[in-house]
Amino acid sequence: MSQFEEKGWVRLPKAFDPSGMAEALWHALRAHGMRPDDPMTWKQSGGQALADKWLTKFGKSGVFAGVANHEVDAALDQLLGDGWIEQSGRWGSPLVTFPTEGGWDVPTGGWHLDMPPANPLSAVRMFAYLSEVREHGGGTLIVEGSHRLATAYPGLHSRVVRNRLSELHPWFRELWQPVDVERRLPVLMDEGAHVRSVRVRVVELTGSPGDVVLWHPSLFHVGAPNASSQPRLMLTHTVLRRADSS
Ligand SMILES: O=C(O)CCC(=O)C(=O)O
Repeated sequence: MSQFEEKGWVRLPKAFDPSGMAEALWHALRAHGMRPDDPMTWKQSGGQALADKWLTKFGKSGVFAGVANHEVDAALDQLLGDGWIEQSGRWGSPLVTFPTEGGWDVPTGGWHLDMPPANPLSAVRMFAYLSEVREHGGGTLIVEGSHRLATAYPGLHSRVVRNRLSELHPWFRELWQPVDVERRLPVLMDEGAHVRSVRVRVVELTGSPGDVVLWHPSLFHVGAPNASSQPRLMLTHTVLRRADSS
Protein backbone atom coordinates (compact mmCIF):
# COMPACT_ATOMS: atom_id res chain seq x y z
CA MET A 1 0.00 0.00 0.00
CA SER A 2 1.38 3.45 -0.90
CA GLN A 3 1.57 6.21 1.71
CA PHE A 4 -1.31 8.00 -0.03
CA GLU A 5 -3.47 4.87 0.17
CA GLU A 6 -2.51 4.12 3.76
CA LYS A 7 -2.43 7.60 5.33
CA GLY A 8 -4.39 9.67 2.83
CA TRP A 9 -1.62 12.13 2.03
CA VAL A 10 1.87 12.36 0.57
CA ARG A 11 4.45 15.15 0.47
CA LEU A 12 6.41 16.11 -2.67
CA PRO A 13 9.35 18.01 -1.14
CA LYS A 14 10.68 20.92 -3.23
CA ALA A 15 8.29 20.04 -6.04
CA PHE A 16 8.13 23.54 -7.57
CA ASP A 17 10.15 26.73 -7.67
CA PRO A 18 8.44 29.18 -5.29
CA SER A 19 10.59 32.16 -6.34
CA GLY A 20 8.58 35.34 -6.45
CA MET A 21 5.28 33.69 -5.47
CA ALA A 22 5.12 34.89 -1.85
CA GLU A 23 6.08 38.36 -3.09
CA ALA A 24 3.27 38.25 -5.68
CA LEU A 25 0.81 37.28 -2.97
CA TRP A 26 2.03 40.10 -0.72
CA HIS A 27 1.64 42.50 -3.63
CA ALA A 28 -2.05 41.56 -3.78
CA LEU A 29 -2.42 41.71 0.02
CA ARG A 30 -0.78 45.15 0.06
CA ALA A 31 -3.43 46.43 -2.35
CA HIS A 32 -5.90 45.54 0.42
CA GLY A 33 -3.94 47.27 3.16
CA MET A 34 -1.88 44.37 4.57
CA ARG A 35 1.89 44.72 4.72
CA PRO A 36 4.48 42.03 5.49
CA ASP A 37 6.49 44.26 7.81
CA ASP A 38 3.56 45.65 9.81
CA PRO A 39 1.60 43.16 11.95
CA MET A 40 -0.83 45.96 12.82
CA THR A 41 -2.16 45.69 9.25
CA TRP A 42 -2.65 41.91 9.36
CA LYS A 43 -6.30 41.06 9.13
CA GLN A 44 -7.77 38.80 11.79
CA SER A 45 -10.27 36.22 10.62
CA GLY A 46 -11.14 34.29 13.77
CA GLY A 47 -7.98 32.18 13.51
CA GLN A 48 -9.06 30.84 10.10
CA ALA A 49 -7.75 31.53 6.60
CA LEU A 50 -8.86 34.76 4.94
CA ALA A 51 -11.93 34.02 2.89
CA ASP A 52 -12.09 37.06 0.61
CA LYS A 53 -13.43 36.61 -2.91
CA TRP A 54 -10.76 38.85 -4.42
CA LEU A 55 -8.08 36.57 -2.98
CA THR A 56 -9.54 33.46 -4.61
CA LYS A 57 -9.86 35.33 -7.90
CA PHE A 58 -6.26 36.50 -7.66
CA GLY A 59 -5.12 32.91 -7.04
CA LYS A 60 -6.79 31.72 -10.20
CA SER A 61 -5.33 34.53 -12.32
CA GLY A 62 -2.45 32.30 -13.42
CA VAL A 63 0.18 33.87 -11.19
CA PHE A 64 0.83 30.51 -9.49
CA ALA A 65 0.66 28.38 -12.66
CA GLY A 66 4.29 27.32 -12.13
CA VAL A 67 3.21 24.91 -9.39
CA ALA A 68 1.68 22.72 -12.10
CA ASN A 69 4.94 21.25 -13.36
CA HIS A 70 6.01 17.82 -14.60
CA GLU A 71 6.83 16.48 -11.14
CA VAL A 72 3.40 17.33 -9.77
CA ASP A 73 1.75 16.00 -12.96
CA ALA A 74 3.61 12.70 -12.66
CA ALA A 75 2.48 12.25 -9.05
CA LEU A 76 -1.12 12.94 -10.09
CA ASP A 77 -0.80 10.41 -12.94
CA GLN A 78 0.15 7.79 -10.36
CA LEU A 79 -2.90 8.53 -8.24
CA LEU A 80 -5.55 9.20 -10.88
CA GLY A 81 -4.16 7.55 -14.02
CA ASP A 82 -3.75 10.05 -16.83
CA GLY A 83 -7.43 10.93 -16.78
CA TRP A 84 -7.61 14.09 -14.74
CA ILE A 85 -8.39 17.73 -15.41
CA GLU A 86 -7.92 21.23 -13.99
CA GLN A 87 -4.29 21.10 -13.02
CA SER A 88 -2.77 23.65 -15.34
CA GLY A 89 -3.07 27.42 -15.45
CA ARG A 90 -5.54 28.18 -12.71
CA TRP A 91 -3.52 27.13 -9.62
CA GLY A 92 -4.71 27.82 -6.88
CA SER A 93 -6.66 29.53 -4.05
CA PRO A 94 -4.46 31.28 -1.46
CA LEU A 95 -4.71 30.13 2.15
CA VAL A 96 -3.50 33.02 4.29
CA THR A 97 -3.74 32.87 8.09
CA PHE A 98 -2.24 35.62 10.19
CA PRO A 99 -0.93 34.92 13.71
CA THR A 100 -3.52 34.88 16.50
CA GLU A 101 -3.00 35.49 20.19
CA GLY A 102 -5.15 32.64 21.39
CA GLY A 103 -2.46 29.94 21.33
CA TRP A 104 -2.55 26.65 19.49
CA ASP A 105 -4.87 23.69 19.97
CA VAL A 106 -6.54 20.92 18.00
CA PRO A 107 -9.97 22.38 17.21
CA THR A 108 -13.06 20.39 18.23
CA GLY A 109 -15.29 21.90 15.53
CA GLY A 110 -14.96 22.50 11.82
CA TRP A 111 -13.65 19.06 10.86
CA HIS A 112 -14.92 18.13 7.42
CA LEU A 113 -14.46 16.08 4.27
CA ASP A 114 -14.14 18.02 1.03
CA MET A 115 -15.97 15.34 -0.96
CA PRO A 116 -18.15 12.43 0.06
CA PRO A 117 -16.29 9.11 -0.06
CA ALA A 118 -16.24 7.60 -3.57
CA ASN A 119 -14.63 4.64 -5.25
CA PRO A 120 -12.61 5.02 -7.45
CA LEU A 121 -10.90 8.14 -6.17
CA SER A 122 -12.80 11.08 -7.69
CA ALA A 123 -10.26 13.84 -7.08
CA VAL A 124 -7.01 14.79 -5.40
CA ARG A 125 -6.72 17.84 -3.15
CA MET A 126 -3.44 19.72 -3.01
CA PHE A 127 -1.59 22.20 -0.86
CA ALA A 128 1.42 24.18 -2.09
CA TYR A 129 3.60 26.01 0.45
CA LEU A 130 4.77 29.55 -0.28
CA SER A 131 6.12 30.32 3.20
CA GLU A 132 7.78 28.25 5.92
CA VAL A 133 4.87 26.66 7.82
CA ARG A 134 6.35 25.31 11.03
CA GLU A 135 4.75 23.47 13.92
CA HIS A 136 1.76 25.45 15.26
CA GLY A 137 2.17 27.89 12.38
CA GLY A 138 -1.30 27.42 10.90
CA GLY A 139 -0.71 24.22 8.89
CA THR A 140 -3.90 22.28 8.19
CA LEU A 141 -4.70 19.40 10.55
CA ILE A 142 -5.81 16.05 9.16
CA VAL A 143 -6.93 12.77 10.66
CA GLU A 144 -4.46 10.49 8.94
CA GLY A 145 -6.15 7.26 7.83
CA SER A 146 -9.69 8.63 8.14
CA HIS A 147 -10.31 8.36 4.36
CA ARG A 148 -10.18 4.56 4.74
CA LEU A 149 -12.86 4.62 7.43
CA ALA A 150 -14.94 7.12 5.45
CA THR A 151 -15.21 4.72 2.50
CA ALA A 152 -17.62 2.65 4.62
CA TYR A 153 -20.08 5.56 4.24
CA PRO A 154 -20.19 6.24 0.47
CA GLY A 155 -21.96 9.39 -0.64
CA LEU A 156 -22.54 10.63 2.93
CA HIS A 157 -21.63 14.12 4.02
CA SER A 158 -19.18 15.20 6.73
CA ARG A 159 -21.66 15.60 9.59
CA VAL A 160 -23.14 12.14 9.10
CA VAL A 161 -19.74 10.47 8.76
CA ARG A 162 -18.56 12.35 11.87
CA ASN A 163 -21.52 11.04 13.86
CA ARG A 164 -20.95 7.47 12.67
CA LEU A 165 -17.25 7.59 13.59
CA SER A 166 -18.05 9.06 17.02
CA GLU A 167 -20.39 6.14 17.66
CA LEU A 168 -17.74 3.71 16.41
CA HIS A 169 -14.79 4.69 18.62
CA PRO A 170 -14.02 6.84 21.73
CA TRP A 171 -10.94 8.31 20.02
CA PHE A 172 -13.19 10.21 17.62
CA ARG A 173 -15.37 11.33 20.53
CA GLU A 174 -12.25 12.72 22.23
CA LEU A 175 -11.48 14.62 19.02
CA TRP A 176 -14.93 16.16 18.64
CA GLN A 177 -16.42 16.11 22.20
CA PRO A 178 -13.38 16.14 24.48
CA VAL A 179 -13.51 14.98 28.08
CA ASP A 180 -9.83 14.53 28.98
CA VAL A 181 -8.45 18.00 28.30
CA GLU A 182 -5.01 17.24 29.81
CA ARG A 183 -4.31 14.13 27.76
CA ARG A 184 -6.20 15.14 24.63
CA LEU A 185 -3.22 16.28 22.54
CA PRO A 186 -0.96 13.26 23.21
CA VAL A 187 -3.90 10.90 22.69
CA LEU A 188 -4.85 12.54 19.41
CA MET A 189 -1.42 13.32 17.98
CA ASP A 190 1.02 10.76 19.43
CA GLU A 191 -0.91 7.69 20.49
CA GLY A 192 -3.65 7.74 17.86
CA ALA A 193 -5.90 4.69 17.75
CA HIS A 194 -6.61 1.58 15.72
CA VAL A 195 -10.16 1.70 14.44
CA ARG A 196 -11.33 -1.23 12.28
CA SER A 197 -7.60 -2.04 11.83
CA VAL A 198 -6.88 1.46 10.49
CA ARG A 199 -4.38 3.58 12.41
CA VAL A 200 -5.74 7.09 12.88
CA ARG A 201 -3.83 10.06 14.21
CA VAL A 202 -4.09 13.84 14.02
CA VAL A 203 -1.23 15.20 11.90
CA GLU A 204 -0.26 18.80 11.34
CA LEU A 205 0.70 19.41 7.69
CA THR A 206 3.74 21.65 8.02
CA GLY A 207 5.92 22.46 5.00
CA SER A 208 8.58 24.58 3.33
CA PRO A 209 8.34 26.87 0.29
CA GLY A 210 8.20 24.66 -2.82
CA ASP A 211 6.62 21.66 -1.09
CA VAL A 212 3.37 20.18 -2.35
CA VAL A 213 1.12 17.91 -0.31
CA LEU A 214 -1.37 15.74 -2.20
CA TRP A 215 -4.26 14.52 -0.09
CA HIS A 216 -7.43 12.50 -0.30
CA PRO A 217 -10.68 14.52 -0.60
CA SER A 218 -12.36 12.26 1.98
CA LEU A 219 -9.77 12.84 4.67
CA PHE A 220 -11.09 14.65 7.75
CA HIS A 221 -9.31 17.98 8.08
CA VAL A 222 -9.64 21.43 9.61
CA GLY A 223 -7.89 24.80 9.54
CA ALA A 224 -5.72 25.38 12.61
CA PRO A 225 -4.73 28.52 14.53
CA ASN A 226 -1.49 30.18 13.58
CA ALA A 227 0.36 30.55 16.89
CA SER A 228 3.66 31.53 15.25
CA SER A 229 4.81 35.09 14.59
CA GLN A 230 4.68 34.74 10.80
CA PRO A 231 1.74 34.64 8.36
CA ARG A 232 0.96 31.27 6.82
CA LEU A 233 1.03 31.51 3.02
CA MET A 234 -0.19 28.47 1.13
CA LEU A 235 -2.26 27.61 -1.93
CA THR A 236 -4.92 24.99 -2.31
CA HIS A 237 -6.23 23.35 -5.46
CA THR A 238 -8.21 20.33 -6.66
CA VAL A 239 -7.83 18.09 -9.68
CA LEU A 240 -10.73 15.91 -10.72
CA ARG A 241 -10.76 12.49 -12.30
CA ARG A 242 -12.12 12.80 -15.84
CA ALA A 243 -15.55 11.19 -16.07
CA ASP A 244 -14.47 8.86 -18.90
CA SER A 245 -11.22 7.78 -17.23
CA SER A 246 -10.90 4.17 -16.01
O1 LIG B 1 -7.10 26.76 6.17
C1 LIG B 1 -6.91 25.55 6.18
O2 LIG B 1 -5.81 25.06 6.44
C2 LIG B 1 -8.08 24.63 5.89
C3 LIG B 1 -8.20 24.40 4.44
C4 LIG B 1 -9.40 23.59 4.08
O3 LIG B 1 -10.26 23.24 4.87
C5 LIG B 1 -9.51 23.19 2.69
O4 LIG B 1 -8.68 23.64 1.87
O5 LIG B 1 -10.44 22.41 2.37
